[in-house]
Amino acid sequence: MAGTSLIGRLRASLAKGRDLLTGDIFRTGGSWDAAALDELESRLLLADVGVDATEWLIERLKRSRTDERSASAQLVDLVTELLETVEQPIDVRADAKPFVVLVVGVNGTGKTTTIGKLAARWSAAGHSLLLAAGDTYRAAAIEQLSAWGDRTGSIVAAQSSGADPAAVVFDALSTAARRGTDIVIADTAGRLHTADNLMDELKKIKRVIGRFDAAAPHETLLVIDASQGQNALAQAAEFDRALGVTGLVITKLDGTAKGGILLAIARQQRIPVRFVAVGESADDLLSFEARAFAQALVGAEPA
Ligand SMILES: Nc1nc2c(ncn2[C@@H]2O[C@H](COP(=O)(O)OP(=O)(O)OP(=O)(O)O)[C@@H](O)[C@H]2O)c(=O)[nH]1
Ligand SMILES: [Mg+2]
Repeated sequence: MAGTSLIGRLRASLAKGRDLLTGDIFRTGGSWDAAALDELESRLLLADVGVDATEWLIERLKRSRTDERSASAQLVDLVTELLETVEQPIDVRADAKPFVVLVVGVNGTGKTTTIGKLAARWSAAGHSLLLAAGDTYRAAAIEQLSAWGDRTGSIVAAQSSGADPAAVVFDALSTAARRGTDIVIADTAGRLHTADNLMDELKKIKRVIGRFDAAAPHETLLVIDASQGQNALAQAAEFDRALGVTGLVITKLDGTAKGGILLAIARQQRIPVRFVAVGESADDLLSFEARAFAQALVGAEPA
């Protein structure tokens, strides 16, 4: 996808009249005076940027000289600088066969949908895929994953609902190894991050994957829902502590979310953001690019 259209799609999703920077912020003509900084500060906090990242930005703007470039370009540069610390695309290594991705996250954040989108993306790139139905709580979860399997031409490894998720995933890995499949993506049930017994089950799945290949899972991908704001941040901390999260997907940026949560993540969690999602269909998963996201968030027009 071309850079411009990426910004455009993010703009359409994030903006909706909620740009961080709009003309009316400068009542005295395009400079970062105290009133403009105050107004920006409250907009940042309202957009889920969080206190830490907001202070980081405001401090830097205070020290900057505004006449050099437009204030908007300055803010885009600073937000980009912050977001670049978590801009690190996923590296699907060909020498890891299969490359194993374990997908985790609380109830309803978009795990299964994200797996479908990843399958579409990676099969279009020429990889063979196997989707492991590690959410065995509900029959509907297995059906949902199977539908994505059909749609993307991926094999789905599933057992009946109620089966041991770790066993499902282990069998899936054996099947993938036998068939020479490139990538295995394991779905898991939605978890309450405060429920230790459920987190224990995820740890067990991870251990079983490690027994299959000591280097796996090669990616432990946490899916968080941007509209959950600071709660999503708490989930990132909790899952990281329990499982060691290697990448994030931030979903539902097309909804009421303001997107500032990514700045809070960059300041506080420092976990690479692999993808952002702006809708329910296969092409609504975008590779995370710091500058494009910064432009969309600030409300700058695509260059
Ligand atoms: N608007 C919007 N909806 C999304 C996005 N991602 C997922 N959804 C929707 O969110 C709902 C939940 O998605 P799932 O993929 O089932 O979420 P899950 O994490 O697998 O849920 P559980 O398996 O119940 O834990 C579905 O209706 C999805 O279509 C997104 O980026 N934008
Ligand atoms: Mg699911």
